[in-house]
Amino acid sequence: MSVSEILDVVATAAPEIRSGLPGRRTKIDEQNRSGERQLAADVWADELLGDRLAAVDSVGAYASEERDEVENVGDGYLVAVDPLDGSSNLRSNNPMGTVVGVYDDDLPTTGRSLVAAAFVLYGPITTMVVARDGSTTEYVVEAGDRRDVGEIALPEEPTVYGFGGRVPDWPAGVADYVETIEGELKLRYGGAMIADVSQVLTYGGIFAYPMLQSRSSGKLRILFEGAPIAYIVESAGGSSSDGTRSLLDVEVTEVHQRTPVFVGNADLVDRLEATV
Ligand code: P6P
Repeated sequence: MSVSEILDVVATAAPEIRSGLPGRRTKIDEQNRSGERQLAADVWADELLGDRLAAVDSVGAYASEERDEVENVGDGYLVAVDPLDGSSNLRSNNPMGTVVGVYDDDLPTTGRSLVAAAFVLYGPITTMVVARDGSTTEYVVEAGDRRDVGEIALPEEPTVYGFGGRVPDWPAGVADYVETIEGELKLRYGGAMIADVSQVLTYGGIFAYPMLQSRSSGKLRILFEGAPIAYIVESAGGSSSDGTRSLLDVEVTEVHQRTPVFVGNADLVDRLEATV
């Protein structure tokens, strides 16, 4: 019940977050711990989710991409949230969403302590994808209720790929790998991890925000983005990697620790690890 309660809170908040977006597209004079300028929507979604989740009995700590430190609120799960992943897409009216990881552990930990992970995708419709107990399920969210629309499993045959970062900033191994797969797959990259991962879950392929020459750990955060999305993709029959190992095996010692992220069909991830 307690994990379901956490997921229900996120589903109930989704329509409220979505309806509050139009008036909050402006940048504010604040940065998050990762040095990213915040939108009014980032702070508002974080406050709404933080308040609601902190009130759930089974939540012991709330961590957010928008907050410097973990907020201890009692005994229970560590809930790590990216309140609005891809919020820069708000100004251009492109998809974005919310990512949630439910860890049965405190920091330091790994993604192996996840008991559930989910994302809400604010696309043409609002959907929620939930991974728990070894499977990944999609829900349509309407008026705060989530309606089960079936289990998700990566298609055998991959179709799409999306790699973040600037091409000249990719290490040679990443550039070589992309040069190979761009002859096999179609480019799908939209600037919001979960919208791009949703393409991979639906059509098969690989999403990555790789290590960069300028930043060997890449851009994405392991606690809020890498581990939860790896849990979702691996529960859907895919694989994940930081270039060497499953993202679920990466030790998380710092709240805003970054990691290279590769998720998708197992053979594509295997080929990636053999190349970088
Ligand atoms: P870039 C959004 O800011 C995010 O954290 C991910 O959702 C997304 O995949 C990536 O960063 C986009 O980064 O450098 O393409 O703007």
